[in-house]
Amino acid sequence: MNPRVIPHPVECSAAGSSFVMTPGTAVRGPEAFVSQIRRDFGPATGFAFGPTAAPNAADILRGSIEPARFDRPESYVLEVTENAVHAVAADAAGLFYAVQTLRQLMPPEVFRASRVHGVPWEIPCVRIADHPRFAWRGVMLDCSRHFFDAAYVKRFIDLLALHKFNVFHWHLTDDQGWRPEIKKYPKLTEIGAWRAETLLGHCSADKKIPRLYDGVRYGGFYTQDEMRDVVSYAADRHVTVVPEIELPGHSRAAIAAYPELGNTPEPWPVGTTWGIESHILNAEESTLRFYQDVLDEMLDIFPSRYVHLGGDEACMDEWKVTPRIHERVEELGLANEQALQGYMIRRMDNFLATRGRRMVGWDEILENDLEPGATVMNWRDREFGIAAAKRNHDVIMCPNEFTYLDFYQAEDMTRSEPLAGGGHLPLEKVYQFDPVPQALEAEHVKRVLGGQAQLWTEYIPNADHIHYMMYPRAMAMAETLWTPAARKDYVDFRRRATHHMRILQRLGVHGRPID
Ligand code: TNX
Repeated sequence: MNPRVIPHPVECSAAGSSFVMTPGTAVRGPEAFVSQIRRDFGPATGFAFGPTAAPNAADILRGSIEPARFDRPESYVLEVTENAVHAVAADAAGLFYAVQTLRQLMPPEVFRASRVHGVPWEIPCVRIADHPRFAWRGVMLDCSRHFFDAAYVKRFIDLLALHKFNVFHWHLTDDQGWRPEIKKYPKLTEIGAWRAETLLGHCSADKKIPRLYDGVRYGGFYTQDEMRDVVSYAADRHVTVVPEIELPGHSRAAIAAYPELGNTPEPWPVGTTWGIESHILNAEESTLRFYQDVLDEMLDIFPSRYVHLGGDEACMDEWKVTPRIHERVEELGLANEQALQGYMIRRMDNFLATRGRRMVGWDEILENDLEPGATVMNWRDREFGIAAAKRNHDVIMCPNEFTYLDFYQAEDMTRSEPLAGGGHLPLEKVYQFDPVPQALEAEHVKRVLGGQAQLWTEYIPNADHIHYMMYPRAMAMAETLWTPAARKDYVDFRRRATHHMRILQRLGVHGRPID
């Protein structure tokens, strides 16, 4: 039996009849289970889901956590019979996922935010035994290039949880905008969160084609309270928020706010053009201390074990012509500028380690020696992920050719699609992605923690556009990260995805129609 659930469960068998939820249906189990049922099923059904079933109704939803019955985290078994629904799980996350599965087994009308009359709230009788393939099931959202307020970020996280993603990688700083409030350095958001204008159209490398800008000041930031609220909202949904503070490249917004972080005496405004910047941080002790202060405030807000420090696309042009950088390279006894970038990453990694955290960096960090605990996010060719695993680093697989949801969804790109970042990534290709590269030897496979979809937002200015780029492709990614490879079947996925798009529509989420 193939339930219309995404990601597809590991094991599933059906009995043919169904359970019908009624106003008398009772709910019993851990508090989080009960409140999740009320939150997810209450608005559309109008049912109260009290602790006792009505006298004439034998029906009950029961949830329990029984670790002894399972051998992996996040596992659950969901049994639906004519008289009862019973979810039993290894842990709170497993129980949460059992309810997410249950939601998807219901008529899609259950996803409506207000009372729907005349729908029989039927759930097919099934027995589902399920657990994820990978521990890291992530989605990255770039909130620097375009800013999405905290209320939207929470909605985005809700959608992640529906698809059993468990990591929200929050890209918070970049050349075109610094987003987190830092109390010690208020100019980061007073100045760094605002750019004078935004590029129109694609950023051609050929400066002969004039670049056009919209002339509209743009920006925004998150207060610390807002970030705390997002973290706790995500935690309630078993999503860990991994914040990213970029260094030493993609840091122009910080340099605009505090020019002493940069390499030139003249001030540079916050970036307005996409691409790789030549302005990067300097390597002074004071700059490292500045970032440690920033991280100290961030760590207080974000309990995640992992903290992302960027490390990608640090263009060396400015360092190569800066005498003070040459001095610094010599002072530290390093070979060249490249090694200086490695030095900065190691220093910051050590700092995080003293605070009990682990550093994640984009795969360029492999160009230098790394601390043993450094975790690599492989965004370029998979050969870098393989190299990282061979060097005994944990890896999160995000090769752009399979996971960059800012790429076009149709082959003819601009002719049929709204402006996007370039590159072509159709639904089927996302589905075919396997985070474990075939070329990886068995002994290194355990280094692959999982994978992640990336939503860079240079060309994604609003929530509707996020949804257009995310769905259905994020559904394919969710299945890739959860379902055993042997159970994946694209034809069957497409059938379920078509149904699932109707669920998303009830939530006001309009993805790209499936071809
Ligand atoms: C490369 S991926 C970047 C981002 C861009 C993206 C556009 C990575 C680590 N750096 O800064 O937004 O390409 O696809």
